[in-house]
Amino acid sequence: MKVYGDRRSGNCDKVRFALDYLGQPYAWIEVDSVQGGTRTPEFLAKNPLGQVPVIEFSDGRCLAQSNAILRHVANGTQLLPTDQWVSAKIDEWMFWEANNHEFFIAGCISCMTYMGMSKSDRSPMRVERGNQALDIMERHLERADWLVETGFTIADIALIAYTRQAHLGGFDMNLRPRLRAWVDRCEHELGLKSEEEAAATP
Ligand SMILES: N[C@@H](CCC(=O)N[C@@H](CS)C(=O)NCC(=O)O)C(=O)O
Repeated sequence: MKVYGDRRSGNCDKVRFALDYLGQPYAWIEVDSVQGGTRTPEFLAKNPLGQVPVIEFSDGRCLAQSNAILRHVANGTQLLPTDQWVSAKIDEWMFWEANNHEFFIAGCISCMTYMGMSKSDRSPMRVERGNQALDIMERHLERADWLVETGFTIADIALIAYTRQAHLGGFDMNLRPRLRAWVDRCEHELGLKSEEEAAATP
C-alpha cells in the first residue's frame, strides 16, 4: 500500500498512526499540500478532490478521506470492534470530528502555522466553535478514559490528530485537564512523543 500524505497534516497523521499501530506495511509518499502537490494531473487522477491523505493499492484502487481510510485499514482489527452498536458510536465521533472539530481546530492551526497569522487574527467563529468542540470532549472524558467505552479505537485516532496540536492554533489546553490526560493516554498507546517532547528533541 502507498500512502500519499503531508507530514505536517493531522488528517495524514491519522492514517500513519493507525497503520503504524497495526503494524501494516506501507510506503509513504510525501506530497506538499501547500505548494500545489495535490493539484498536479498525476495526483488529481488519484483523488479528484485534490487532497491528502490518499491510499493506493497495488491494483491501482485509491481511497481518500482520512476517516474513510481509517475505517478501511482498521476493518477486522481491535481498532474497530465488530459490535454494531460500538461501531456506530465510533462513527458518531468520526462524523462529529469532520463537521465540528477539524474545520475549526485545524483551521486555526493552519492560520497560525502555515499562514503565520497571529492568535488575534484567527476567525472568531472558528475560535468559538473550536473551544466548544474541546469543551465537549473535556466533558465526555470526565466520565470515560476513551471516546468509546470499549477502549482505544479509530475514534480516538481521528480525534487525537488535531487535538494534540490544538495549542498551535491558540487553544488553551491547560483549561482542559481531562482532555490533556486523554491526549497523553493516546500518545502512549500510539508510542508517540508528545508535541512538547518532539519540539525539545534536536
Ligand atoms: N476531509 C478530508 C480533508 C483533507 C484535507 O483537508 N487535506 C488537506 C491537508 S490537511 C489538503 O490536502 N489540502 C490541499 C488542498 O485542499 O488543496 C480528510 O479527512 O481527509
